[in-house]
Amino acid sequence: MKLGLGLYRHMLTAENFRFARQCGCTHVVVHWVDYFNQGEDTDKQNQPVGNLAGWGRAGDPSKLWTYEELAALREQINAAGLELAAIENLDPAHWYDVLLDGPKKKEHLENVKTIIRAMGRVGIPVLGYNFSIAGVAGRIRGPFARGGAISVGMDDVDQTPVPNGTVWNMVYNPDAPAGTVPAATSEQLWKRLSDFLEAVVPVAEEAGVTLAAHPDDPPVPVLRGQPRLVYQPRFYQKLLDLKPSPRNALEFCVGSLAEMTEGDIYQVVDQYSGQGKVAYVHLRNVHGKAPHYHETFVDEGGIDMYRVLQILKQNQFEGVIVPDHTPQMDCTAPWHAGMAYALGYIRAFLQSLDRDG
Ligand SMILES: [Mn+2]
Repeated sequence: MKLGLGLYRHMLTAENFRFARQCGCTHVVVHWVDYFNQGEDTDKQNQPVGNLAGWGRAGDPSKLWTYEELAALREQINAAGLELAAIENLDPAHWYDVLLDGPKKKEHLENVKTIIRAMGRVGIPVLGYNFSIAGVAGRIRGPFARGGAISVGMDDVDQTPVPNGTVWNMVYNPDAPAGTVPAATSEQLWKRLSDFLEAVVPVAEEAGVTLAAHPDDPPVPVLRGQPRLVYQPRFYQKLLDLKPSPRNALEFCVGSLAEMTEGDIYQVVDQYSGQGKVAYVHLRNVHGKAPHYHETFVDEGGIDMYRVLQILKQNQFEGVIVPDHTPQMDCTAPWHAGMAYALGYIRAFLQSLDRDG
């Protein structure tokens, strides 16, 4: 198993690459979507807290990510002594009508195929995505983690409708007419996912790029009036069975899965890693279950992380593990300190597993 760090677009700096290496990482997962593209300070905006203000403006719908810029990204990361493990999340500007089943759906499916082909040419092995209309919303923020560390959680289900021109918490059309996005049914949303996988998986197979689905965060059946797909662990199986392929896999978020009201997290880890379906892992801990939970330090919540890593190892998982969100630590670099703590803790377990089997 390999250790990685997830970095947002504005954090792709030589300093942060050195930070990753200093923490023992060999890999980087890049959020290439420019969330909060207002240029605020890194340590203040590292942890999207999904609220009605959203995550900012989506990108330019007419400018897809190109081979050249993706190749330059990989080159920059390799030059820093790291590997680019995955791109995490698509820009809503490029595929909103795939999520919404809108008039540009065909064009937007082509957009995703074009991006996957470019990633394949560059040699980026995984595309993480979250097939969700509401995205992250309704989370609360407070001193929920040990020592009063600022963390996020959930205490209520936000059912405020999604305004027109917004999807997945980003505004793709600021000039959209007033009003809200009509509620889809659960069946309609599964059909949209199925259409997406049918169209895109064959291209992913040709390109050698694995599609990796994140479960719903927060995991509730309906959020902002819109259905969710993977809000219980068993729905991951439904997603895989829709389009069986080595390229149809999972961005396996242990924290989100543990927040779900059904299932035993260790059985869930075994079920999906045993099928070889884990593309990469988001590791974090949590207290409670949706819709009442708090994210915690990696060694603090209800999940026995060593047991999770043992199961992954038993099932021959050899991919990348990144810390998911971590609580902010009180110092001048709250995000970096939180990540360094999580990475050190995970690395100790990985070394121990390597040594002792
Ligand atoms: Mn996650």
